[in-house]
Amino acid sequence: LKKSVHSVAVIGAPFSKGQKRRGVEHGPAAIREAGLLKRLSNLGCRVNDMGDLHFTPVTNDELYNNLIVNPRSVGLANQELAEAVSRAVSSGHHCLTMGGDHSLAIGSISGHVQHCPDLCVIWVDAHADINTPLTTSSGSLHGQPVSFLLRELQDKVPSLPGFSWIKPCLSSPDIVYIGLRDVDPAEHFILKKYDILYFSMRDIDHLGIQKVMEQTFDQLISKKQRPIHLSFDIDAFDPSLAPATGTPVVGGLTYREGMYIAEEIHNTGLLSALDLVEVNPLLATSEEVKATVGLAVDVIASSFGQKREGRHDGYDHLPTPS
Ligand code: NNH
Ligand code: MN
Ligand code: MN
Ligand code: MN
Repeated sequence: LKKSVHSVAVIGAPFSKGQKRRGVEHGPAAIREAGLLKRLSNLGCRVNDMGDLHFTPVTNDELYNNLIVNPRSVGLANQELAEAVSRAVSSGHHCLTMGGDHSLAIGSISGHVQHCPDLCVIWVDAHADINTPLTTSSGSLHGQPVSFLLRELQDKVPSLPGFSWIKPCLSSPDIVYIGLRDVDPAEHFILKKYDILYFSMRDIDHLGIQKVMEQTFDQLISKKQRPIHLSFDIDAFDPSLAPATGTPVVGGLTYREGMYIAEEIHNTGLLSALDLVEVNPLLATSEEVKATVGLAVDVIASSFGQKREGRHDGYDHLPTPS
């Protein structure tokens, strides 16, 4: 039998204060109940379950600027997540963070970068999540995580209470977006001004997912090999496949495109950390939740080596009739 090449630390991050709908904090439990750990161990991964984080509650977390919701809670939870991810990665594990909302990428990327300073990010999402606290119209921090991490933007980002620990760690050439189809005007301005590479759903229609992945890797890992942080928002998928999420947008990824993205990232051998976020089991019927959660498990499994073509571990000959 082939020895396991992946040791995966699994961190549940039941956090929802980066957005306004209840339920996304139940994502980790739903993904576990769908059999994630078994799927990973069946793949030959050594699974190191770190359990679910218990985020320190913050009282009197008043609006920032009359608009930004729960800044101190989001700041502190991400500081705690960063610590856990950093510990997992420094112990030699690949790290899976199950959200929870996408504001968690602030902590997972910050923690990951502590031990992998040259990492790059593939952000799969219907949304760009690059509003600044001064351009957001929703006030939700899950629409802003990238703005806190991008060095080039720092003179445009005010210091939020709870955010002073964050060190911007990414430059524009270090991140590629896939799946965009709901980008706010200020976000589009940022993507263009800072020359950030993105593949919208239209680009996927035009190029096909194979060329999209080729060009993604060409941008991020052709000059030198570097660890990949995959930040996967389940709302990248079409809502017909992933209805149980807070901000579904029509015209998303097909199942096959999603699996191809995950398989290609696995095949680089460079995946180091993965976020799977925005599964909200309270926003759909139980059948729809089952489909959405199953999809999340498939993305995770494919990222860690599950192959649609199958595998023959343990088979090096066929039984013969006696
Ligand atoms: N762009 C919007 C905002 O800033 C929506 C973000 N919602 C997401 N992002 N689900 O992935 O609030
Ligand atoms: Mn590996
Ligand atoms: Mn997102
Ligand atoms: Mn999204």
